Amino acid sequence: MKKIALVTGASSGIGRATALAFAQKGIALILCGRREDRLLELQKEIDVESVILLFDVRDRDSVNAAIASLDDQWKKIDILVNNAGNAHGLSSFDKGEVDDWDNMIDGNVKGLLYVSRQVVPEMIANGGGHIVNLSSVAGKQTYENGAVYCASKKSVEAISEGMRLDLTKHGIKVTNIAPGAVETEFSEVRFKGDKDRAKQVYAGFDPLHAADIADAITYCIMAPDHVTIADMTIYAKAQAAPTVIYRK
Ligand code: 8X3
Repeated sequence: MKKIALVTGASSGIGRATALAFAQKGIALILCGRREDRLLELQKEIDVESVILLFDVRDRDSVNAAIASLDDQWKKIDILVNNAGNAHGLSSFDKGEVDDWDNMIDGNVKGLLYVSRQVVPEMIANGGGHIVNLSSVAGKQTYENGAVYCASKKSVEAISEGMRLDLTKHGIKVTNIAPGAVETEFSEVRFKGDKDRAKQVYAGFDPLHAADIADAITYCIMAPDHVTIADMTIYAKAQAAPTVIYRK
């Protein structure tokens, strides 16, 4: 059997682009997400064996049930891409919506943990694997109005380090990817469907695209066996820091 990758949040953005890039390398795919129609569409676009798992990473029981439902052949996951996650809201701490905070901590942090906890023991039993965690430049530097989103991504950074400390002895590589401004549904979700506001985020410069991050992830997972790319921070050329973007 070919290598198998499980990608969370595969229905759009970086997850979808990563699935497409992996398919180009002949990697069999477990496509995870909440939107079945989108995953079925993606499945039609790829030429490799694939299965769909429908679950919300925030729902621990669904995560456990979905991963347990894989048959033995699919349980031998070589690569786990913890991509699912979102930003909800961008407001001063005193005005933050507690539901938004819950969403970000539940999805970006707890969801990543729930999925990893199910996959890692199988990787150990198989003698190794590779985990790719999607952090953000928000995990490197806190910015105004982003305390909880940044906290969730700083948690991803800590989890990547902790995983590497605990799992290297089992032959598991851990790669932490920190993208800057990537034009996806990210800002539309952050601004709760306000497309105009979302557009402003990427206006006047050439932002990153989901495929740019997928390329970087593919580079990391295709590195020779003895090489671990531990961390990658990726900015658009016009971006110097999370909130410093040179626009035309
Ligand atoms: C996405 C990048 O700068 O909007 O995680 O936080 S940023």
